[in-house]
Amino acid sequence: MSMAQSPEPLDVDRERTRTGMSKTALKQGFLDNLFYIQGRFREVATPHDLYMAAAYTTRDRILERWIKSAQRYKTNQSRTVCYLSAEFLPGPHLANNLVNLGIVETATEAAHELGLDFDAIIAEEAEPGLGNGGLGRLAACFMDSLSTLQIPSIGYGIRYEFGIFDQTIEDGWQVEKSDNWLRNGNPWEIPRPKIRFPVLYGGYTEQYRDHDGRSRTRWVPAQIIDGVAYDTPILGYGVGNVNLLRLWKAEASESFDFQAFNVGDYYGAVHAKIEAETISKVLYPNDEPEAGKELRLKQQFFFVSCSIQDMIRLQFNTVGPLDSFAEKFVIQLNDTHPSLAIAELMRLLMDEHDMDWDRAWDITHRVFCYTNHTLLPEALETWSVSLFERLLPRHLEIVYEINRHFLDEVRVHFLGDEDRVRRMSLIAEDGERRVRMANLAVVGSRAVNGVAALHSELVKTTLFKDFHDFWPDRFHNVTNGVTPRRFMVVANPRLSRLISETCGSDDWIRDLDRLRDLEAHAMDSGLHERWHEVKIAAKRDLAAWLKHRTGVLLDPEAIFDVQAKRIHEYKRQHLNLLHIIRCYQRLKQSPNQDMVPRAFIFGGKAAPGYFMAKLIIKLINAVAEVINNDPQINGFIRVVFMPDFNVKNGQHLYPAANLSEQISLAGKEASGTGNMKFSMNGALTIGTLDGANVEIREEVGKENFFLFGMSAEEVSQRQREGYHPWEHYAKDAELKSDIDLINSGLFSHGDTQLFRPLTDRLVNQDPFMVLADYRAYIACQDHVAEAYRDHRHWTRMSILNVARMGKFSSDRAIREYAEHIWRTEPHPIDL
Ligand code: GL2
Repeated sequence: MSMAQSPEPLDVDRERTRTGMSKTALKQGFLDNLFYIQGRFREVATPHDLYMAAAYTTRDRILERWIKSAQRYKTNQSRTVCYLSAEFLPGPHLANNLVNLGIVETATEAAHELGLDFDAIIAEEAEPGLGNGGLGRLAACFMDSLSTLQIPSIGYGIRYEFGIFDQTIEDGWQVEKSDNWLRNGNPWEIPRPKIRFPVLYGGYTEQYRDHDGRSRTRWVPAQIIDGVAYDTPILGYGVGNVNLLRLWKAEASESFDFQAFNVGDYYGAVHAKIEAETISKVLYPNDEPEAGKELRLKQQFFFVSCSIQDMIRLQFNTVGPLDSFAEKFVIQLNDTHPSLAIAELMRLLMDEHDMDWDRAWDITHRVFCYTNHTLLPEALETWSVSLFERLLPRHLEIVYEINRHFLDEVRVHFLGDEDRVRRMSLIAEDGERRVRMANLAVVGSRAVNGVAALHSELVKTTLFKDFHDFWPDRFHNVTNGVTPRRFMVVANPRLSRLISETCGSDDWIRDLDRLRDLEAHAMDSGLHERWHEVKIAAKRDLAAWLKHRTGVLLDPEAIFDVQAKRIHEYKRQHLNLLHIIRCYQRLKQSPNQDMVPRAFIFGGKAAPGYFMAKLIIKLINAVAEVINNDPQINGFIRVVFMPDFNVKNGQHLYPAANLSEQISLAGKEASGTGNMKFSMNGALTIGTLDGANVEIREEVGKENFFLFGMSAEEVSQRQREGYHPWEHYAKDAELKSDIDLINSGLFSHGDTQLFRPLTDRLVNQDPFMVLADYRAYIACQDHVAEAYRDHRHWTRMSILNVARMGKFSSDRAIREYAEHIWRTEPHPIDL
């Protein structure tokens, strides 16, 4: 047979055996890996051994594509996107990789024939919790889409030994447990002990003359730590492209060890080693005061320095001279956490590679782009100049020099406007002098974007107004998206199958706009029935899961009303609680009323140092305890807190939700991505005009979205006029009685003080205007309940929500970045 001929069926099977995708090959691979890697035979293998063997078998299949991708990218000198992020939340890899390889069914059958429980193997994988929430998960969705769209890219981050803490609930309170996710080994990563870079800290700088007599700066550090690369392959869906997630682990620098050993200071050397390794030890939870977190600044510099050095190495290995660095690479800064990269690239180009300021700056400011993810002032990073100088003396000089050049331009442009100069400076001079990382990121980047249309507008008109006045063309919007592979195909196989059958193909998985094909069937009663069955089945699964973990039994016929996200006052879980208390009071007043049964489900972690958020968790659990045990309520409403909400556990939640709570105060949630995940799985949204909610509502149609509350503009107007929450409390009798019920001690075994910090804050300050939106929220929830009674209508709305979610694929977001910001092209790898 000539090469051009298409293979006969028998040859196809032979071909699949050779590339290892046939059932026989998978079984053989699995048994080999169990034997040769785990050192086990079937009879004594633990569930974890079985998982490891399955993971290695899957990884083996990815490696061939990985090596091909690396070779192709190298020979083509492909322009490469480097996504710098302090957080990545990829979720368990096995199921996702099987989906992207297209071998879920074959693997399931193979497992079955080996007498293995496939679901149990999948469930065995630990969550790599290297992020806090939306921002880290977005980075993971983007990695999936970059590979699927065949765009050469590297995700750079930190290989935290301990990720985000595991959450348990004890006596209603959140208790944090350390997340030792690497304890049992990580089959997905490949250590690269030879890809190792020194990272410098502290010390001082000095001037010297080089051999040409030019004045140069040398940094004499006090500490050197090594960063070692650990690579995880990120396979695209249905393509040959595999990109790289390269995470850095901190190790003691060998040269430093030797020094200490040589002077006989054995314990000193060991101590230095331990200290070095703390740098990649633990992920910082967000939403906590940044003050004084020296280790956090060290972490940021650590991964940024390794990553930039690695890019320079790659530049020399492929293209050659550094002049074309900004053509070979584009560096996307995921928030300000990696913005030290700007100063570090300047330093390396000038101090290590002999460039003058102008050439170095030309490259630097053409290579960087920056995404802003929040307007909350407390989340905007600044570092005290004194700490900065102590750790990074050379970088402070560079920041000052960038600032000097920049402010000169500002002065010329806005003659005499010294107020503006002060606001735009990279250094805040009021009070303790601080470096403003967001300003550094804007000045050092050629493109700046927000993450939803509303957010990007607010970025231009509030946070970075001065910068937008100066450089209007620098600002963009790229609305976030999420990957349908993880959040539909992996999380909700039943719905995915139904969609593919209804649309007649599974093309929607790579082209989410194809979900529109569902619209033609939105009135089809056959589809309605199956849609309902799929949802009920997911609700039963979730109910069983929650029963097992919390003891609370939910009725699958009830509305599953879900709020799952980090616990934060701006997200307003307490507004949701006030509605629950309202329902409870109504039922107590007239127990026989015809209320639609509801299951209120919460999930989310509070930052360990954020007292108010932890008190909200306690209140959720306290309300749950009273309501779930009140015989008069008879299960009509139930409240449950899902412990340890993360990517893995979230996969149980999205398919089962009927109603998605997206109720942040307008103007506060930059985008939100949970809103997209729920809606893609057929939940309807109750939400404010905040973040991406605005665009979700535009897409699904306002008749298929439960809108309530003030707009961002109304919020700022109310704030300008002066907001007095106690007036709402005094005027609205129901609101008053809901808050009073919390204060009565009913939910705290008679303790009238326990929740006072929360209720006092609501009545006296209410920074996120819970009371102002209370009435509108309750009225909207009543509409939800009425709408749910009409099952046909609800199901139709649910189908239309899914059908119209195409825009919120991360593939669309990445295409926009590639076209408008990065100017990158796909480089397909043949299968
Ligand atoms: C966040 C925003 O709060 C959230 O609205 C957004 O969807 C994500 C991703 O863009 O980014 N910003 C932030 O600091 N975290 C987020 O989740 N942690």
